[in-house]
Amino acid sequence: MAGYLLPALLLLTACQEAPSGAEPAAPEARAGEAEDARGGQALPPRAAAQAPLRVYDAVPVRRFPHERTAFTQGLFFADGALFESTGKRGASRIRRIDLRTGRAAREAALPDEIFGEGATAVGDRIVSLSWRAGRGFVHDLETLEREGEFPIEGEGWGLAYDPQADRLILSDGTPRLRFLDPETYEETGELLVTLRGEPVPLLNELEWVEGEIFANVWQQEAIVRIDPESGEVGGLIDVSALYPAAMREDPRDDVANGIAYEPGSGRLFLTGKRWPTLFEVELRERG
Ligand SMILES: [Ca+2]
Repeated sequence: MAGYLLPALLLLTACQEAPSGAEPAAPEARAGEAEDARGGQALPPRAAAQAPLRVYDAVPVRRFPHERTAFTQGLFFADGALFESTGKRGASRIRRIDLRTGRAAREAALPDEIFGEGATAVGDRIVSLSWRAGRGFVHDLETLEREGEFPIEGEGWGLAYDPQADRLILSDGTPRLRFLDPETYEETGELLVTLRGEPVPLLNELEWVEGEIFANVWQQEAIVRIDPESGEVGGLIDVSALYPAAMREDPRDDVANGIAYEPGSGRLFLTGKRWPTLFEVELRERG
């Protein structure tokens, strides 16, 4: 599967290295896309040449501790605090984080059989997902106690809340994001995410950032910036320098995952699964 994950970053590199006016070289990994019924559609050269794709580096401005046991699946700000949801069966938690220590100031466990996934706040609730159990959970924002649940069709990966349209945004590992009513949790629509006309698979942790959807891409060292109307990726954030893969105990599992934006301050935080550090970053566009 790993070969299938490469198009975004390879494309990023190709964009940087291609001489002006030239088409980016087709990465070898694209051959694998023919196996995917959703992929493999050739992009007209003219459209590719016109597509603006901004590339950013995530530059750390502050570092905070992050618990090595936290298999980060969701990260978000609410009520002036940072919250995190974690995965793995028997270790799935919803946690209010003390930024100074990285530890949970308060936490609630999900049932032992549940593999926790993304989470976000909606009003005075936290909504969280499970991976393949078909269950979503509702927690009290203050106490974190579980006070309800709802069914999920298919897998649950990432979750964010769009305050402009008052809707939840759910990722499930496909290039398709789903919108859910934040009261009934019923699906109200969907969005195909594309980069230069090609579907972007494996969308993972999500964040609503000033009118854009930011998404980690599983096992990619890049965050995509998605237009919530068209689904087009207009920017890539390179996060490979934050915690290099070579330093990770398990490079396959301990991937970049976790994006939290604080609207009032504009602070953006990034981390990964079982990373020792939570990074506050600035985005610097490559010239
Ligand atoms: Ca998030």
